[in-house]
Amino acid sequence: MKHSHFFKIITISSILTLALCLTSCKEKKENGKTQKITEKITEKLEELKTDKENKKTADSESGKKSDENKKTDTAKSDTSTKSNQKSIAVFVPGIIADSPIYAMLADGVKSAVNKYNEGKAKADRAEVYILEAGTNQAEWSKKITALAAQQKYDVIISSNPSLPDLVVPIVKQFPNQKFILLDAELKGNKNIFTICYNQYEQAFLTGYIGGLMSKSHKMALIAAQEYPVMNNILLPYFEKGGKEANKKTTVDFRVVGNWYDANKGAVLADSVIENGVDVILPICGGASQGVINSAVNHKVYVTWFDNNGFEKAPGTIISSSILKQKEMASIATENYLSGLTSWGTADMVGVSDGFVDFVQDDPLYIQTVPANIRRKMEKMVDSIRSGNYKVK
Ligand code: RBF
Repeated sequence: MKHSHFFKIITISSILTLALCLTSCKEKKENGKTQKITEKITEKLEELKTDKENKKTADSESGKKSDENKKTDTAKSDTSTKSNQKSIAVFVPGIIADSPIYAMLADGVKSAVNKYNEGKAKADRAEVYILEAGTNQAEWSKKITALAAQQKYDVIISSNPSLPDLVVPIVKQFPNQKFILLDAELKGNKNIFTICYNQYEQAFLTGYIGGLMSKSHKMALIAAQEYPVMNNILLPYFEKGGKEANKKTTVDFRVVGNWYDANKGAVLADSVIENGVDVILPICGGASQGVINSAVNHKVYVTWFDNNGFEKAPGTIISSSILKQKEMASIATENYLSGLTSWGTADMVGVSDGFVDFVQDDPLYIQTVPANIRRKMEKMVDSIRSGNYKVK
């Protein structure tokens, strides 16, 4: 995995402490690991906040100011009560319902802003506005441009691999507009910071459990649409994981055509099941519910992506390969609010950083997946985490 530069955006001491914390979390093999990592990240955030506030005081004393601060500072006089107030827009390229990656984005930004606002006077509090752009992708460019054109939001935070292409022309038009893009990758634009997840690992682990659980050795990925990350990472590495578990494993690929049509999801699932598929990975937003319904009816398995999905269909969902998108959104927002964003950089975080994980402590996982398979999974996750097994 590409070495993470993300933590370089915070102080060196913070880097070391956070790395130590994540390493020590990684070493814990008992149940509750995921929760512990989350708790540790949260604890670390508290510490970082103090570090950052100290740094900020030192910086402003020595006269250094970030670009954002300069902008707000020039707008106020020393006696003004209106001031440092930061305004953040969250641009959701789709809808939050049934897309955990977007729910985690919005939750993470809100939680960071709430923390930042604690104990602050009204005039100093940051504000968040969340815009759901809807499922018509043809409208996204117009909607995000309109948001930037208001020149009201210091930063627009979003999540989606298609966003860099939409945003680059916008920063040419509005050179003060900053963007933080998660689940996206673009280097070298000083208005844009991106961070993506190691989805090679996420897809591989999902394929590996699918391959271990499948009796027919036939799996399927039902996607909402084709896009480069889907075609070049998610599908091939899901298949690679399946083959690592059992060489005979094959993967059928079907496309819904949108991120919401549950009926179409069910029709596609029925059809692959008819062909003998007994493990399905849905990556299709609201259409995933149709896939789950079909899998429950036909008693086949579903592997789940992005958040913990076991509760959606106990006994049918065999895995949850998760992204810590809420934590990432929160960290990125806190860093922004503290003037510590590394503009122009692109980063990737994965299993070894604690931002991609495979849920092993959920009682429904333990009930549904036999112990010998869980042991194999644990070994694989640990090997990836320690760097002994390179997925890519
Ligand atoms: N993922 C979702 O969960 N919901 C969506 O509505 C959604 N829309 C997307 C639209 C485009 C154009 C692209 C490229 C990806 C979209 N994704 C969506 C997929 C998301 O970025 C990610 O790949 C998956 O959530 C798997 O982690």
